[in-house]
Amino acid sequence: GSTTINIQRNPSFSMINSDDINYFRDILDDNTVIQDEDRLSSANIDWMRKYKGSSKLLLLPKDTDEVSKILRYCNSRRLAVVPQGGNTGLVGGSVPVYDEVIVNVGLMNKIISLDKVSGILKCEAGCILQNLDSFLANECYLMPIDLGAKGSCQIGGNVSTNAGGLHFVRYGSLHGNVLGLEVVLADGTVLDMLGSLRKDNTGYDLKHLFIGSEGTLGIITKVSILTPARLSSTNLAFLACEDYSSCQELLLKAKRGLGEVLSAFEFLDTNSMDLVLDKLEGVRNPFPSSLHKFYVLIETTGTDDSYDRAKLETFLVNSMEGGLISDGVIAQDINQASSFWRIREGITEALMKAGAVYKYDLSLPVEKLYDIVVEMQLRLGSSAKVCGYGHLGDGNLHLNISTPNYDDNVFAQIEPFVYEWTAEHRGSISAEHGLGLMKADKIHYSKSTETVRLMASIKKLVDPNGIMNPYKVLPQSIYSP
Ligand code: FAD
Ligand code: 2HG
Ligand code: ZN
Repeated sequence: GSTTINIQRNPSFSMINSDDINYFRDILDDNTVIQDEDRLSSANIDWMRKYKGSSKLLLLPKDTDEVSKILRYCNSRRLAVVPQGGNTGLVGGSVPVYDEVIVNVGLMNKIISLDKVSGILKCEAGCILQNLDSFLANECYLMPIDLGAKGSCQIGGNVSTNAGGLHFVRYGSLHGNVLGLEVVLADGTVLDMLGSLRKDNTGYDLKHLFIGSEGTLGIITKVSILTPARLSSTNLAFLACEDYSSCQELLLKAKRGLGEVLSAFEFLDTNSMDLVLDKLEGVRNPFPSSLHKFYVLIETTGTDDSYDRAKLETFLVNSMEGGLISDGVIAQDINQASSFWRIREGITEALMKAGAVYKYDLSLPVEKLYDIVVEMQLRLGSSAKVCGYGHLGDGNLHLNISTPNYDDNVFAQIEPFVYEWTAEHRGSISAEHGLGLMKADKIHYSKSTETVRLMASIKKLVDPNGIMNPYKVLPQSIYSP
């Protein structure tokens, strides 16, 4: 079922009327002012089908100028706006809470340029991540970010959430890879920050404000991003461990022993594996004899296949001899590699099929990271299945609790416990998915009062009427005098 929200509609926002619709029809192309029930109903609900709004209008601008006109008008009329990309977000940030106008830049999907020497790509924000990566593949480059939703998420959405993903351990954060942005502010001002320089220390680096601000400060319309060379040899190992401390030891050994070729270090526990095998069709257990306690995926990417493969094989043999892993296999071809990735990337989908899911995305010191999974399972007993998996190489745990049906009692056992535990261990309550609607009023678990206050001042400065993605990211209390 969908989540109930106890936030009041901000009474300073206007309601859409027929004059507004006429204005948008005037300035936009045919078929880009959408009032169709079916299309609106899918744009009103999020990927998890947990958050549901009641917007009456979806706009599909085709260029920056149209985005600017839309926002200028909405700001003057005090019409609230929710920017939406591929709508794959997992915190309820991409859908309206009430009747906000949905603006999706999906038609702005042109590649502007690729500098073939530096690997700097400029494109419009509506480009789908996978399409960008396919384009780059022809040029021997690669997107520095990869995630399970790549077939539908947009680069503008990735930047707005500062998405992490599977290759973060190698290529780092979008704060490092994004070199420039073009952004439209609430009043229609177009900020051209679309630089393509690696180094530029001229004043405040404002693009960083928009990376990870989840659509609350403006709409991203263009992106300039540094893309790494696509190397010829990729290898993937799927390993089984019998305790969490072995997974940690394996990470340390992988950083030291695989060094420059390490490109992913992911893990999942037995409950996650069990769920994927049970819920997803065509998924096979690489070690069919039994379930192990933990599984680790280690990917290497380098330039010399025989050298890289020998390196991974030696690593595997040493880990086996040292008792760190109880089983292990290296993918023999690209099909086997994608079947391994399917297991890891399919967990989110398997959880959806299993019933209700309570989803948390935590940054924690690696040595403490799995303790919360164990504690949570003890707290909840057999009434719930607690799954722990994620980007171990980055200290990012995806804690997901699955029950057949939504249950208030289970929820009361989880929150605020999970946030308090995370704050106590100086972790983050959102490692990579953002705060969205789900965690807007939880920000204080990870940020000090003074910090939140400065964020609120910036929000008020950039968007004085508060029309950009209201109710999201910052607690509602910052708006009351
Ligand atoms: P949306 O979901 O449409 O929007 C997300 C947020 O960005 C919203 O607040 C929205 O208002 C804002 N926004 C969107 N476009 C713009 C724009 N042009 N300008 C301003 N604001 C905008 N996330 C990770 O970090 N790592 C993962 O590994 C990962 N894996 C995932 C796997 C699956 C199967 C799914 C369903 C999701 C996953 N996610 C992951 C979460 C999600 O995919 C990412 O957050 C993604 O970056 C969202 O992109 P999107 O285009 O779908 O944005
Ligand atoms: C992943 O790493 C995504 O698979 C989704 O970030 C995690 O569903 C989740 O909790
Ligand atoms: Zn993730």
